[in-house]
Amino acid sequence: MSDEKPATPDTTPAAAPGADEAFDAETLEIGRRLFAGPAEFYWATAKIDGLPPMQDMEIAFAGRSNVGKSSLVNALTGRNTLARTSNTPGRTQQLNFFRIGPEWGQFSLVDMPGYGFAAVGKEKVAAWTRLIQDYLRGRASLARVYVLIDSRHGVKQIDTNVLDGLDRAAVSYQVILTKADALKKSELEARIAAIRQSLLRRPAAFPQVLATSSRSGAGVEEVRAAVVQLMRERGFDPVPPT
Ligand SMILES: Nc1nc2c(ncn2[C@@H]2O[C@H](COP(=O)(O)OP(=O)(O)O)[C@@H](O)[C@H]2O)c(=O)[nH]1
Ligand SMILES: [Mg+2]
Repeated sequence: MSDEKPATPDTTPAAAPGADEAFDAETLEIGRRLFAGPAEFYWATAKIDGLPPMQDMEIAFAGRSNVGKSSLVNALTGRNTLARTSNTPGRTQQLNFFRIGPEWGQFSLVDMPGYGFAAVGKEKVAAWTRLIQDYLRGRASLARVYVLIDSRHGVKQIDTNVLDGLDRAAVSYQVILTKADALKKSELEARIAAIRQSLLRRPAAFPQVLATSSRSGAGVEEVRAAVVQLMRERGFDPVPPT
C-alpha cells in the first residue's frame, strides 16, 4: 500500500450542494422537464400599478447587479437569450416576467432589477426600493424570492439590507450562491456553512443554501428541483403525463 496522500479536496472543482441537500431522482426529473418546457418573456414593468394579473405560483430572482442572475435564468431554462446577460451592470431596472413550464406545471418567474450598482444615483435606488417593497408586500401569488449571492464575495451589506427587508415583509426567501466554479470546494463549503448559520436567525429564510454555476451547470438541476418542491408545498403539484 502506498502512503501517498489522496488528492486534497482543494483541488476538486467546486460542485453541487452537500449530500444532505440531495433531491430524489423523481423530483430532479420533474424539474428537468418543467424547465425544458416552454419559457417565454411576457411582461415588464417599472411601476407597481403595471404588474400583470396574478395567476398560480410566482417565484422571483433578486441579487446585486452582476451576481449572475440572467445567466442563471438562462441556465435553468436552457435558453441562451431568455434573460439578457451583460457585462454592463444595472441596465435592467424593471420587473421582468417569464412564463415557464408545460401545461401540467406552469409558473411565473420574475427577474427583479439588480441592486447595488454604484453608478446608480440615490433617486434610482429609492425608486427601486419602493417598487420592490410594493411588489413584495402585495403579491399573494409570490411563493418565494431566490436571493442570489456571489460565491466569491459572500453576503455584502446591501444583501443584508435586502434580507432584512424580506424578513420584515415576511416573504419566504432562499439563498442561491452563484459562480460556484470560482471557488475551491473547501472554500465553497465554508461559504455555505457560514451563510446557513447566519440564516438561522432570519425568520423568513428557507434554511437550505443552494450553490450553482451557470458556467459548469453545477447545482442548476437542484434549483429546478427546489422549485418543484415549492410547487408541491403550495398546492401546484406538477405531475407530468405518463
Ligand atoms: N465564473 C462565472 N461567471 C459567471 C457565472 N454566471 C455569470 N457569470 C459572469 O458574471 C457576469 C454577470 O452575469 P449576468 O448573468 O449578466 O449577471 P446579472 O447582472 O446578475 O444578470 C458576466 O460577465 C457573466 O459571464 C458563473 O456561473 N461563473
Ligand atoms: Mg441581468
